[in-house]
Amino acid sequence: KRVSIIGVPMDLGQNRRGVDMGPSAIRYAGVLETLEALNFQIEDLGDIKISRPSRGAEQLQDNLRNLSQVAEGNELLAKQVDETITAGRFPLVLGGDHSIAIGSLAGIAKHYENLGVIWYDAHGDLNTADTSPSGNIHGMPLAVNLGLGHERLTNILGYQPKIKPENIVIIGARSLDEGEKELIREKGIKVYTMHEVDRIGMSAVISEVIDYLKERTDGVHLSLDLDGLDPGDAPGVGTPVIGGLSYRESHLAMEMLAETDMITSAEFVEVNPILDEKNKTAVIAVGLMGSLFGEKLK
Ligand code: DIR
Ligand code: MN
Ligand code: MN
Ligand code: MN
Repeated sequence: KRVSIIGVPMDLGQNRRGVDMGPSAIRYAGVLETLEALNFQIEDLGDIKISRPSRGAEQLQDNLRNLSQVAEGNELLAKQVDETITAGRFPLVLGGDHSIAIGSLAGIAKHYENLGVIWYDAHGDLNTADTSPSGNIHGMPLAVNLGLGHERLTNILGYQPKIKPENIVIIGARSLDEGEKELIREKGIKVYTMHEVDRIGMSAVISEVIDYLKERTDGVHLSLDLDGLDPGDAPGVGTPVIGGLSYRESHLAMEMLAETDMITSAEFVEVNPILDEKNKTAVIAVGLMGSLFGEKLK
């Protein structure tokens, strides 16, 4: 595998500043060294340019905070990711808040007939401006990728929807808003909440996910929000939710995915070093990347 690292210093999809430093924190935690040690050919494409909203300007229009900056940043990201895949390289996107999954998936999905998505997250990120309790776009990217939401977001790179509901699997959910639950029921989206993980265990969950996606997809994107993990393990996130996936469950999940070699692109998001304890969350993110790229197998 040839891997291209793309940083996205985006913090405008939510309210806590500092997540724009996520890419730096993850680089500092040794992502390049870790993947190089696994003998991948790595290039670091640097960071996508994110523009700042002017101070005092109206930032919340139609219940969409910083819509234009988020849309512009995601357009740039989508192009970069698209070029990366065209060049035959694996895009590894470093966030930044989860709104960047709008741009990553816009750039990725056009290369597949049936892209699968594993959404590893405490949240569903299935809100639209109509259902969002916060107006934060980081709570909306999965809905946007289904073609639901503001045109500026759903139509990036000029096509939509990016993904089909039956090709999505959410793992680790434990904080879903009413509108998100309705959408999950309506679209029949496959969700493994913490209840299912506790009941059958991560090993069985990932086996099921692999079987499910293997027969219906021609590529699988992993979108890993560090708040999917328990805040005891990964405290450096903007919206921590108690009762999450453990460090060990998460490594097991990555290792099992590595064994199948089915992941074709990935992003690690919501690392906020300002809220962290000695960069612990970025270090965990890099550890998980090592497992995803087959550390155990080499
Ligand atoms: C909440 C929180 N569902 C919202 N979402 C978060 O604002 O839409 N997503 N934190 O990662
Ligand atoms: Mn998320
Ligand atoms: Mn989030
Ligand atoms: Mn989340």
